[in-house]
Amino acid sequence: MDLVIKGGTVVTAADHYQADLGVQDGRIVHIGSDLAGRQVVDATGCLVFPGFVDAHVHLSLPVGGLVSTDDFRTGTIAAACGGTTTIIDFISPERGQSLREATDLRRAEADGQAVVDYTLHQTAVDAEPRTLRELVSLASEGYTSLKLYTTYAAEMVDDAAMLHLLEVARDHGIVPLVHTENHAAIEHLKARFLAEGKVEPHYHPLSRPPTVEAEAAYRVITLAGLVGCPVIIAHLTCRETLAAVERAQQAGQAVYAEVTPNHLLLDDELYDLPDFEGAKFVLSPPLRDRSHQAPLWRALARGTLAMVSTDHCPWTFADQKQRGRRDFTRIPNGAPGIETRVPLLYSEGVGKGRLSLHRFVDACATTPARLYGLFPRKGTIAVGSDADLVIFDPDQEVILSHATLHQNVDYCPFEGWTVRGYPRTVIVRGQIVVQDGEFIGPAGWGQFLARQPFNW
Ligand code: DUC
Ligand code: ZN
Ligand code: ZN
Repeated sequence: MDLVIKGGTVVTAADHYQADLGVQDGRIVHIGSDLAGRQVVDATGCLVFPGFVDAHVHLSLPVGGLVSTDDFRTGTIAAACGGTTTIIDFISPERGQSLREATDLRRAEADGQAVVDYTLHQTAVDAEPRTLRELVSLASEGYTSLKLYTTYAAEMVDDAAMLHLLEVARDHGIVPLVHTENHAAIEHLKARFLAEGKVEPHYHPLSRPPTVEAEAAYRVITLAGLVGCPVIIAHLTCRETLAAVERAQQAGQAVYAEVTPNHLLLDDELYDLPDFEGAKFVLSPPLRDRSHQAPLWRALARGTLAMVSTDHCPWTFADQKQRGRRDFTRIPNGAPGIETRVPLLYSEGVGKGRLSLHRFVDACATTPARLYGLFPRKGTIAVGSDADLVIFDPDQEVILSHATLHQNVDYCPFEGWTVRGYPRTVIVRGQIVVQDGEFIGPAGWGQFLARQPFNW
């Protein structure tokens, strides 16, 4: 065998056991004991996890003349260092642009640059006949998910378009992932605040309160239910949206939801930091008051919230975020997180008794792989699966800081937080790409992943 990982505790969403793993040609070929291979990694005292899957990241995202600062190379290096071996970014067509053309452009940015495996969600910004046709043909090429927005002028679709898109998704095994916030309400509230001279980051969450998110989520769930299409609610942040999701799930509807580490761990008091530092936390939907966090953790533990993604979308504080210094509505939305998701969820989740070890693996690897047509190639440790592995030291303590992280941005939302448990060695398709916190893998090692149709 090419590679053997010896002496660790293998952990999947379902079980954990002591075993050696044998890797040949980038796949797991043997799970047993006393295995021998050309290269041996000693995992004694460590947990061996499947490579983690971050199903919602924005690398090189253009917004209003700015571009998010991690590209497919730097962003995937940061991902790898944090234990993430598969990412899903987005095809982002402009209005009127063909989805096919947008796909080709995005692939040109990613191919040969990414160092972990990657794929892209489709995005539809209209329901024109050409778009519907392209959706279907791209699905047949393995782009089996679709991002839809209920806000953002450049991307949003109305309810009529949403219904057409959901029908096509249903009929072709495409799973929709929807950003749910009520556009008119946000525009109304933003305009009110600005007219009153309320321009600080403090007003960002007040312009997008929980009911604004929950209303759109309830509406999208209703539309998906009407046409019988499964749906994933993106970055759910609050009890109100949780109630809408839970109610539909209890009625038997195929509704799933993702949550981010930011919304599990950070709160809206950060918007009041001095010296405009609140801008670092301007992301949408916004951070909520702390009382939402415990319900989110409980929902994640029991599976009502299916998975944890980052919505990684970094903008520099020194430069790009300053655009909104005198007008919070001009602050580019988003924050970094691709590198810190796994250590934070392990430390704050498993370490603090909020998540079982298995549910942690499930939410950060197995469920995103299943929902997005990557399982069992990704998301688990099994004979035949890709040898994407994270050898994780459960006792290593790391103080998070932008100075030592690999994310290409000048701040970390979790600056100074101590996490206990960190990836020591990260392997992508049998290739060691991270050792002791540093990226050592080959340039462009990441492969594009054509995905299976949705089949939960
Ligand atoms: N919110 C989004 O919806 N997309 C990118 C970043 C953000 O904060
Ligand atoms: Zn979003
Ligand atoms: Zn996003």
